[in-house]
Amino acid sequence: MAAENLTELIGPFVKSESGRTLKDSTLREFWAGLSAAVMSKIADDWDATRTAYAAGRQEHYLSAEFLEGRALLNNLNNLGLVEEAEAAVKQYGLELSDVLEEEPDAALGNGGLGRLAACFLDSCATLDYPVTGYGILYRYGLFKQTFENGFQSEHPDAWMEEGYPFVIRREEEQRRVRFADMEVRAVPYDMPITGYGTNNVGTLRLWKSEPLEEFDYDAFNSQRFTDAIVERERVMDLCRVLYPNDTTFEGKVLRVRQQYFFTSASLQEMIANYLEQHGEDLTDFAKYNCIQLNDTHPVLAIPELMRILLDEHGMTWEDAWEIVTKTFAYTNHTVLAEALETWQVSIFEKLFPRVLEIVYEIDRRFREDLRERGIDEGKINYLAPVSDGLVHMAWIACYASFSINGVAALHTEILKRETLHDWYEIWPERFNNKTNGVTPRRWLNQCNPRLAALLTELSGSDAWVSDLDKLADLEKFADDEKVLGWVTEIKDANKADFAKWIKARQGVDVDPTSVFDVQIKRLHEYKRQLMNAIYIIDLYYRIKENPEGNWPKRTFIFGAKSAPGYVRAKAIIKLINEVARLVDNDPVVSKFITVVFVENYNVSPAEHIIPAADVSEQISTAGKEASGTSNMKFMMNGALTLGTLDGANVEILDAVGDDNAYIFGAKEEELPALRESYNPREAYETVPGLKRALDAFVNGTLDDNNTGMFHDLLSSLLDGTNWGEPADVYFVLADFPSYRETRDRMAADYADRQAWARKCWINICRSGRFSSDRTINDYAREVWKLEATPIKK
Ligand code: GFP
Repeated sequence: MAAENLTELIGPFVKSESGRTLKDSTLREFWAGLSAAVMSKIADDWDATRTAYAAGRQEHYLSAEFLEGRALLNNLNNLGLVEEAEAAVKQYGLELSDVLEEEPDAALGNGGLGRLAACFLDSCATLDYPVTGYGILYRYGLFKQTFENGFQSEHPDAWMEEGYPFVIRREEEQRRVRFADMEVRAVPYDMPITGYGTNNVGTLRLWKSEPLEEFDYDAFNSQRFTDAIVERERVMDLCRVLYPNDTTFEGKVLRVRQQYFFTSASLQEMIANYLEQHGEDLTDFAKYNCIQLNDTHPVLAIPELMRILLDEHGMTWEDAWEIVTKTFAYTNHTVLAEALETWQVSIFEKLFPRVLEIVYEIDRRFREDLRERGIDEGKINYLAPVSDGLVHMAWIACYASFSINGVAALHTEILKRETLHDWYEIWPERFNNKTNGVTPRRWLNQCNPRLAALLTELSGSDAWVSDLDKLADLEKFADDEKVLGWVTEIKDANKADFAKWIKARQGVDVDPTSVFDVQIKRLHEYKRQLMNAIYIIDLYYRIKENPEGNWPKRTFIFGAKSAPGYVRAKAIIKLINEVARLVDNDPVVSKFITVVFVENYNVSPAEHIIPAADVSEQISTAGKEASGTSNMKFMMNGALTLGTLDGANVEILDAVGDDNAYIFGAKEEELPALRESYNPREAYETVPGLKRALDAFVNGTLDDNNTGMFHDLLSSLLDGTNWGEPADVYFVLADFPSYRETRDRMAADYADRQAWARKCWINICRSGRFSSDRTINDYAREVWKLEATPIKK
C-alpha cells in the first residue's frame, strides 16, 4: 500500500517539485509539493465521481468567470487534513500558515458574479449534485492593483506561470473550435472541487486555446522567427486575459471569440458524452442535460447547440429547437444596461457566419411567433434577437430558456416589472427568484477558525458546516453573558490578527480596539464608495471643530478595484487615498480615525478582512445592487449591516429584524418621484456640513495632482454632464443625511459591547438561509431537476 499520510507523502512530492534536497527547497516548492500530495489523495474519488455523473442527468454551469481564490487550505479543510498538513510541514521546521501564503489567488473573475460561481461549485460538490463548471483558463487573471501616489495602476497577474498543481491538463479530451478566420484546439484543464463531509469531487473544466501546429516550421527554418509564431500568438491571445478591454472593435471581436470558444468546446463535450452513454439518437438530450447560463456571456451556446444539432446531427429545426428550449436556463445578475450584452452583426459575420445564419433564423421565427400572439410590431422589434444591426444576447437567452431568474427577491421583482417586463408578460411561468448565497466552508469555517470552533462546541458537532440552518438552534445563547463575552473576544482577536496582517502588508498601523467599518467590493458609482468617503471628510471636519468631543475610535477599511477604463471609478479610488492621507497627516483627527485602503483586494484579503469587521457597508442606491454577497459573508461572521433596502439586504433585514441591522436611505419605489423634485445643489447648500465636505474636493484640501478628476467628480454630483446625464444619478447627496445619522448612531452603539455582541450573535444564528447550499438546493429542485448522486466507497 502506498503512503497515505501527508507526513510521508510531502517529502517525495516536494522533491519532485524542487529537484533538490528538502533543506534547500523554497517555501513555494513546499506549497507545490503539499498541493500535489493532496491531489494524489483526491485522484481516486475524483475519477469515481466523474464516472458516476456521466450516465445520469447532469447540470452544466457555463460561466466566463470563476473567482476561486486559493485552493490548498480549502481542500485541506474539506478533506479534514488540516492537522495532518500542519504536522507534515512541521517536520521541516515550517508553519502551515507560511506555506499557504505562497499560493497565488486564482482570480479568474471580476467580483460578485465570478465568486458566486465558485461558491456554487463548492455547494454542488458538498451536496453531491452532478454539476460541472465550464469556463476559460485565462493566462492572466484579474489585474494586480498597486497604488502609485494614490492612483490605481494595473499589472498583469500571471497566476499560474510558476506552475499550479490544482489544474490537470486533459490532452486526450481536447476539442476543435472553428472560426471563419482560424481553427484552434480547445484543451481542457480540470480543477477538482472538493466538498465538505463527502467523497464526491466535482470538476471545474477550464478551456485553453492552442494552435493546431506549434509554429510554422518553414518560416522558422528560413529565419523568419516572428512570422513563425504569429499564428500561435493570435490563438494564444484568445485566452490571454480575463475581460479584454472591449471599447474597440478588435477588443469586442476578442471578447466574442472567447465566449464562442468556451461554449462551443463545452457543448461538444456534452454531446460526445451523451452519444457515448445514451446512443446516437439525441432526442433525449434535455432529459440528461441542463445548462445554466451565468449571465449573458455564455449565451452563444444557444445558437451553437442549434448548429451542432442541425449540421452535425441532421436534425430538423423544430426538433433541435425543442431540445434547446428544454436545456437552457438563464440567470440575470444586474439591471444595469451593461449586463444586456449586444454585439454588432458584423462581428458574428467575421467570426462565424453559420452561427449568424442561425441567429437570423431564430429571429425570423421569433417575429412570427410573437405576431401570432398578437404583439405589436414596435414591441416585436424591440425584443427581437437582431435589430438595428445588433445581436441582443439577453433577448436570445430570454426566448430560448425555460427558466429566467434574478438573484434576490427585490431584483427579480425589478426584472419582472421593468428590465424584462415584456418577456414576463408573455412568459410569466419562466420567471423565478434564486436569492444568492455564499459557502460557509470558505467564508466561515475556513476564514474564521475561532468562531467556527465556538459554533462547533456550542452545537456539539460540526454539522452546521454543511447545514447552516443548524445555527438557528444556537440563538438560545443570545442572552448568555458568557457566550456573548466569547463572541466579543473572538472578534477582538480577529481584529488584532488583521492589524498585524495589514501592518506587514502595507505598513499601516490600525488600532484593534477601534470600530472596524468595512466596504469591500468592485468600485462602481452605484455602490457609492463616494458617499462613504464624503462621510469621512465630513467627520474629519466635525472632529477638527470639536477635538474634545466624545468621538468613538474608528477604522475605515476599503478594498476595491476599478475597471481599467472606468475613469470616474478611478477618480474615486484616488479620492479615498487622498482622504486617508489627509486624516493621517492631521495630529488631532488621526487620534480618532484611520482610513485604510487595502491594495489589490481579492479573495484572500477578503478572508483576512471579513472575520475582523464590525460594520458591513452595503450602501448601494436602492434598486441597483442585484443581490450582493459580501453582505452575507459579513453577517455570518458577526458584522452588522449598515445598508439601504437593496438587493439581498432586504432579506437580511427580514431575517434579523430592525433591532439587529442599521437601515437608511430612500427606498427603490420612492426614487422615481424623488428624481422629479431632486435638486442636488440644494442639498449641497442646505445640508449642514455637506458644502464644506464637497468643497474639499476642489479647494486644495484634497490633491488630485492637477488631473481635474476631483472637479469632475464634484460636477457629476452637482451639475450632471453635457451628454445628458442628470446630476447625482445615484442619489449620493439625497441619502447622505440619513446615512450620516445612522452611521453615527451605529458607532455610538458599539460602546455597549454586550448589546452589540447580542446583535452579532443574532446575525450569525440567522444566516442559514444565506448559505449557497440553500441556493443550490433551490436550483436543483426547481430548475435543474437534479438528484444528489453520492459515490459509493
Ligand atoms: C453581480 C451583482 C451583484 C450580485 C453578483 C452575483 O456582482 O449584486 O450579488 O453579481 O449575483 F452586481 P458584481 O458585479 O457587483 O460584483
